This record gives sequence, C-alpha cells and structure tokens, in this order.
Amino acid sequence: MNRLSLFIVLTIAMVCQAQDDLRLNDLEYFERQGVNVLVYSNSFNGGFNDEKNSGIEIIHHGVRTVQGGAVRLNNTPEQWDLVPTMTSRKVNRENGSIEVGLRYNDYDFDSRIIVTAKGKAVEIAVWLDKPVPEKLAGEAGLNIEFLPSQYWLKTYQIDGRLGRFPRYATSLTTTRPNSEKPRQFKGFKTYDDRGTNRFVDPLPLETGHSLTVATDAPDRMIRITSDDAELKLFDGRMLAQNGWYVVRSVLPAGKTGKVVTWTIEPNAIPGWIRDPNIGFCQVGYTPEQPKVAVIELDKHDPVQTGSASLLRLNPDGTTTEVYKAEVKPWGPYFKYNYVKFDFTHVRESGVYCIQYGATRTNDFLIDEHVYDKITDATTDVWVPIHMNHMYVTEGYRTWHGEPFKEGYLQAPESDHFDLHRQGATTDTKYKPLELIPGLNIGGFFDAGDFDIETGSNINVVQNFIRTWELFHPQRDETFVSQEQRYVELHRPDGKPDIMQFIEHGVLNLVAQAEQIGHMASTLSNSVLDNYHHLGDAASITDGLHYDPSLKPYEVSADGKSSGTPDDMWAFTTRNPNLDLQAAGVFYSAARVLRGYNDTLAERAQKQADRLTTEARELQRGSRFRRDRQAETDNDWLTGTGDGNYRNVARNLQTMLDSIPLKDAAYREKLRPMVQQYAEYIKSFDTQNPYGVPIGLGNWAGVNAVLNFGITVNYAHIYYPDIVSKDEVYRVANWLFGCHPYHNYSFVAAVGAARPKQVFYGNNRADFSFIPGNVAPGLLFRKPDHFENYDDWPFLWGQNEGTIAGNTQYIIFGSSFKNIVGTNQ
Ligand SMILES: [Ca+2]
Ligand SMILES: [Ca+2]
Ligand SMILES: [Ca+2]
Repeated sequence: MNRLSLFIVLTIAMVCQAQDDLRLNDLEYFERQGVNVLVYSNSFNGGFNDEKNSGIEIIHHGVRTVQGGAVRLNNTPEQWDLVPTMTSRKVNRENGSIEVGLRYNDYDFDSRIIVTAKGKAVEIAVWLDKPVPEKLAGEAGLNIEFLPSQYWLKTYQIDGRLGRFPRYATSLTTTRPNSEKPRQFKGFKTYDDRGTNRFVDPLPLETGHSLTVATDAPDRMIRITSDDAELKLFDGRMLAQNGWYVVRSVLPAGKTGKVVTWTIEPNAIPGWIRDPNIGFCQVGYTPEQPKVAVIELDKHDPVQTGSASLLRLNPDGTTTEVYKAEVKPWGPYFKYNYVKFDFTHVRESGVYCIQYGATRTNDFLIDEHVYDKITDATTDVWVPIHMNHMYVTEGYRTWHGEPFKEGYLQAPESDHFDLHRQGATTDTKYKPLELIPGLNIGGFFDAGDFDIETGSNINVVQNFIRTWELFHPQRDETFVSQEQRYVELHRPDGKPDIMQFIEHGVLNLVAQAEQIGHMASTLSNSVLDNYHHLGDAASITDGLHYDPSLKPYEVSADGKSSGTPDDMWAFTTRNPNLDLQAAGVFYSAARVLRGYNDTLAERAQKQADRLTTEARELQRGSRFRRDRQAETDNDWLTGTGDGNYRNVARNLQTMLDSIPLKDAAYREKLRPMVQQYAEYIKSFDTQNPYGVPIGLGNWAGVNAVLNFGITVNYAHIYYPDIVSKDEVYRVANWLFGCHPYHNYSFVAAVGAARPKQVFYGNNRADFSFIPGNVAPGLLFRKPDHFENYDDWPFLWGQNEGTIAGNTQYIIFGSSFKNIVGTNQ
C-alpha cells in the first residue's frame, strides 16, 4: 500500500468513524442514526412532580426508553419526591458537551452535570463545588431510569453476572426511620407507615461497575460503566406502580470536583430506519368521504416518494389491489418527513388495508355505518363508571363500591397537592375538620383520580345539557338508582341515561351550594397517601368518621368512627366566578330537569338566583359571564373585535350556539366570521400534515382538537356553503388513528380495528383501559419528539382521560354522527 492509498483508507475510516459517532446537532442534543441523547431539553418543573419526562433522556430507535438522568435524593424517586431545579444549561459546541446546573432549594444543595460525547458513547459526570450536605450524604446520587415495559423480561449483565429484568416487582426492600427520608413535595408523605414511623426503601437487584442492559435486544441494548462509582440497579415499581428501573450511583460524602463518572453507550443497529407509520382512520370511512392516509417517514428513509396501494380483503381469503397511486410529499414536520396517500375515489363497501413499501396496515372498513357507534362506549361505560358516591356494577364485575360514605370534612388551611389550596379562612360556618353534611352525593370522578373538581363537574353538566338539548338522545343502557346508590351498566331502566347523568352531576353541585353556601373549589383527598389510590374507589377511605380523640388506626366501640385521618376534605375558599359558573349551569339544569325531577329543578333554580345575587354583590362592578359573551359577540358584529383567527376560533362556537335562538339577520351577520373560520380551518393544512391544531404543551392537545372539531361541525351545520362537509372528517381522522408516532385510535375500545390498549384511568395499574376514554394524545417532548406510549399507561399528559374532555367528546361524536348521517 503506497502512502496515498493509505491516506485514502485512513481518511475513509475516519469519515466512517465520525459518521457513526454521537454528534451534538443543531437542536442541542446528541445524535447518531438510531440514537438521540437529550440533556435537559425537558427540565423538571415540579408542577405535578410527575417527572418521567425530564433530565437526561435517550430516544432509542424511535422510542424514549430512558429518562430521569439527574442528581436525585432517593434510590427510586416517586412522583412527589423532590426534583432538582435546573439553574443553568450551557451548550459547548467546541468540545461537544452540555452542562447543566441543578439545585435543591430545600437543602441548599447545588451540583453540575456535564455530558460529553465520546465516540459512540456519552460521558456523564457529576461535579460538586461544595460537598453533599450532611443531611443528604448517602442519599444524593446520580440516577437514570429505564422504561419497564421496554425492558422487562430482557436480560442484563453486570460485572459478568447474568440477570433478567423482572416482569413484576418482587425484589427486596428494607425499612428505615422516617427521619432519614428526604423531604417530599411540600412536606406531604406518599406512604402510610401504619404507625411504625419507618419508610420502605428498595434494595438493589444488583451492583457492579459494568452493566449491559438488554443484552438480547440490539435495539434496546445499552452499556453503562463507571470506574469511580458503584452502579446499583433498582426496580422503582417496589414503591409505586409507575416507577421505572433505576441505575444509580450514590455521590461520595465530603468530596468536591468530579465525583461520579459514567460512560453510557446505547447500541445502534447499523443503518436503522424506522418503519413507516401509516396514519389512517381505524374506525373506517364512509363511501363518500375524503380518504387520505398520512405516512410518517424516517428522515434517513431513502424512499420518500413512490406509490401506495389499497388492497381489498375478499371473503374467499384472497386479496385484490383495487387502487394504486403515487404518494404526494407534504414535507418535514419536526423529526420526520410526511407523504400522503389519497384513495378518496374508492367507494365500494368492503374490508381494506393500505400497503406502502413493505408496510401493510391492519384492516379497516369502508361502509355507510362505520361511525354509528363512536359514542356508545363513552356514554354506556366510561361515564357511569365515573359516577361518584354510587356502587357501580357491570355483568359479573363490580367497578367500585360506594365511595366516601363518611362524607367530607371542612379543609383546614393548606397549600395542598393536585393544585388545590385552602386559604386562611374557611368562608363557611364550619370549623376546620368539622363534618360538612350532605356532600357525599352525586358528582363524577375527575379523571384518573377520584376527586370532585367543581369546575370540571360544572363543565360535565353543561356538556350533558348541551347534548340533551341538541340531540335529545333517548339511549337507555344504564340503570341508576339514587335511592339505592346503585348503578348497573347495560340494564335499561326506562329513563334516558343522559338525563340521569345530568341529575347526578346537579345533585352534587346543588348540595355544595346548599350546605356550604357557595361552591367548593374541590372535594378532594386530605392525605397524599390515599390520593394516588389505584383500586376500588370505595376503599380509598375507611368509610368511618375521623375522630382525632382515637388513636391512629383505632376504631370506636360503636364501629362508626376511627382514628385514621383519611376522610376527604372540602376546599371552600369562596370564588364568585365559580359561583357564577355554577349559577349558569343551575339555570340550564332547572330548565332541563323540570318535568323530570321537579324538586331538583326548584333547588337548582333557587341556588342559581341566590348565587347570582351574592356573587354580583361580592364582585360589584364586574359583569355576569353571559354579558361578557354578549359583549364579545357585539364586538364582532360591529367590527371592533381584533379579528384574528385565534379570536374567531374562540368566539365562534358561542355565537353558533345562539343561532337557534336568534333571527335570520343574525345568521347573516355572522357569515364573514364563518368565512374567516373556513380560512382558519384550511390554515392547518400548511401548519402540519394532519390538518388539525396540534398542541405542544405538557398535556397533549385533545381538548383543543375536540373544540376545533365541534366548531367545525356546527359551522358546517349552519353554513354548509362556506364550510363543506369534507372538513368535518379532520378531527375524526386524527382521533381514530391518523396522527404521528403510531396509528392507534385514541378512543378506548371504540369501533376501531386498533384502538390504544392502555390508558391512564383508575385501572392503569392493570395496564388496561376504561372503554370510551379519550387519551390526551400526542405529548410533545422538546425539541422534536411526539410520543404516545401504548405499553405504558402512567404518563398522564398522554394517556389520562378527563370527565370534562370525555363529555366534550360526546358532543363532538354526536354532532359528527348527525352530519355524517345526512346527505347535505
Ligand atoms: Ca384531580
Ligand atoms: Ca337509564
Ligand atoms: Ca374515614
């Protein structure tokens, strides 16, 4: 070999080497094909202290399987354990490193983490300018967490010893004095120590200096080594079902400088390209509707064009290609490229699938009736299961017994969890911790938790009333007895279910107004250790009145009270805005309930009048909500509104809702606004490949998408010449599978061929769902990643359905079905 060819060989070798290495990209994360290492692109915010979304994260072959890289104070941090605040983040392009400053204010404890690219690996080093505070010595450590559902049953090796990640948490634990436990969120405790004054601490599965995880799965294999610290492997699920596997090195006491160094090398499959994600409507398509699949492609995928086919699955088991067309490029959107496959002109009823390259979708229907049942699971199953203060049963299964039989106590002053707060005064006649009678009736569980958020419950009743007044659904699949406090699914009782749901919601809201004198902000858990309850709602509290004169866990001789402080609290700080909202819904409820439950209608009317008078008194000078709406309305009609799309979107629905009450001239005056709205709808075709508003917040955007869908539906109903019927399918497509990341329907168990399988419902510990739930959807992780886990239910931002959102879905679905069923 001469010098020139040696030079060429070396140069090629160096280029190949460099291409394989992790590089700091323009979006400030380390990247090589198949591997992204993010360093505090998403930082801990402490808001809900639900932090499986932050710190050092690894997106490994398209899936975010590792996160939580940080200095933490626990072996296996739970939600509500303290999280570090990021005080600084510096990107050093010259030496390919990112440095973050982390601080625990509660302990005046600062540390720095420096992550540096080293070939195919990153070095993670913890630096201390001052030693670990004495109180945290032995507790503060460098942690990183691995997603259980992607690692369980896979093997690991540590210093040559073999193991397998457990499918279920079964490792060893110890207990330690509470005095040794680092403080939790606002001083609350996630655990009930049963009077032992000790907390549970998991023991490691293994310890060593060189750990390789998923030795049997190249797409998940990661090697971690440390010369200066011992690596410990824990199972975080020992304390909490939403825990992850944790690798941890305790920071040495009394030292400064570079105190812990890890090298982490995620394996990359050479030339890995993510499979195309063919987004389509899993519920299916009606013959005449537009049918456009959106195909999400890896940026390294050499094929960004070509054709896709529609295949029909014939009753004799054969497959026929019925349509083939070139896909149309849409372009890049965040980290992927997008093309579209339009098969609108296929109208024949049948069973089909889509083929693009080597990827073939599951089957779906084209048929006149595909959308007929889209709201049934939500109305017949999800909603009744969320009825509070009732025993709820279905076939052989009891969903929950009657919760909170002991009622609700007046909340004392508290800066509480779940965003709740009780001010210094109660604003009621009750003393702190005194029983407020009569509140344990009616109402709906908030979401994946069991509190009654009053604002949400007002929305729920509003949504049901709106559904009733618009569609008068007579559907009767639920038995509801307020007398027996008993609900049975799939047992008709001769009464329309929606009316029974309205009644159930109003019963709690009216009780609040009557018993408290105004609306509570919430009826919620008093202690954190029963707030995270997973299981039968009736077992959250012991059903016995709390009597502080008894010893903890002692039951009184008459069996009616106990010394366990588990009773729920009513948070009663008065908010005239909330009272006015309640008054608004009481007026509507009185209108709807008259003739159905006259007594309740009268009670609602009485409270509406009283709350309105008193709230106006309290807020002298401010206006009733309805007046504000009328004012906005008026701005539009006189042309003084600012006229931007966002305002149009916000206000149009209110005006559309009032059309039936107004004259033809009003409808005519709204036309320019609807024309503007039609442009707004179209604007989404250039904003993203899916044609709907996509949210980038810490709660994925389903509420905004549903709002958009409802407004589009009504704009079409009243102005079909401006907003065509084709537009109403946008939101259905998105909800039922045409979206990024995967193509599963976001609505649990609804008529789709492939609905999502796990949701953050109150049965999430079973990796299950409650039928009819609507997931928040695609959670955006900065800087460029959309995510919706379908094997891990525990991230509320992507998988939790709420009572307000799911009743909004009923309005969307009902109006959508109405439009699809007509030939406008
Ligand atoms: Ca809640
Ligand atoms: Ca019924
Ligand atoms: Ca109790």
